[in-house]
Amino acid sequence: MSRNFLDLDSPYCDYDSCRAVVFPCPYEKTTSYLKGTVYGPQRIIEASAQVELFDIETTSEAYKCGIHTLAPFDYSAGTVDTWLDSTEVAICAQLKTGKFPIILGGEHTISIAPIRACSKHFGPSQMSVLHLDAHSDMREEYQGNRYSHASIMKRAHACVQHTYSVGIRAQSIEENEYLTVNKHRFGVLYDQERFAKGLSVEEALRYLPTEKVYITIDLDYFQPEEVPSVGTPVPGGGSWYETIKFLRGIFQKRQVVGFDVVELKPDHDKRSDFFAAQLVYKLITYKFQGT
Ligand SMILES: [Mn+2]
Repeated sequence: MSRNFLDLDSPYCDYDSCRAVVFPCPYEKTTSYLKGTVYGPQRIIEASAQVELFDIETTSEAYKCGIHTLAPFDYSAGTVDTWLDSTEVAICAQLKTGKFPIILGGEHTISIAPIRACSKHFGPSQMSVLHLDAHSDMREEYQGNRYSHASIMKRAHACVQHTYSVGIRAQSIEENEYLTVNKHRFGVLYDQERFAKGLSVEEALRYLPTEKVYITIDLDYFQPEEVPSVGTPVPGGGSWYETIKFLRGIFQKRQVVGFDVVELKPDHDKRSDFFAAQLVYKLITYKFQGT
């Protein structure tokens, strides 16, 4: 049983001295195909106890930056509006203290809370969002819901000037047309292009022009062979090494102000849990190595 993310001892898990705060957000209301993302945060934290604290690639022990794990958010009572608002307020409070927020989903809808919090804290024109996903999630609404997992990036567009979506391989014709019309603000690298020419940090930076960047990662961005336990597995997708190399480049060239990893739908196959936990720690390492 893991007591916190990475199962850290004091002082590395203490709130006062920590630089990163983990928000377990077991939010699930509109998942459309396979349900179970509500168990995602808990399973990522459990799997994280098996992640090595030393990182070979960077020869660093980034956990020494201090990583505090909050109690899971309670979404049992209330409405979608109150859940998203209360999560946003909590993230804003941590941004004000200078701590780095890490959100564990839950379904992708929850990402609107940190994106809004960062937009309010840093200013909407001061930040961009990097979005890794199989789906463009740019429907105006889905099944009558404006705050559906399938609308998250459309809502994000109201908060920030620029987004760049990578790995997209499932979308509606309306989303396709919307992205084509708005390509100066909302860049996209379709998965077929990623497959053909690979991921380019330089190209991504053209669509992420601000110094501050928030990263949202829907685990279904990755190949289902590597991460099978997601709400909607879609053939294709990025692999581990090409993606972490790309993300490392983003961390080196921009000030990443927070990130989320969402849409884990745990089942008997625990490899996805561990993948998600390792991914979260890899990004913490890219943020805090050498500090
Ligand atoms: Mn998705």
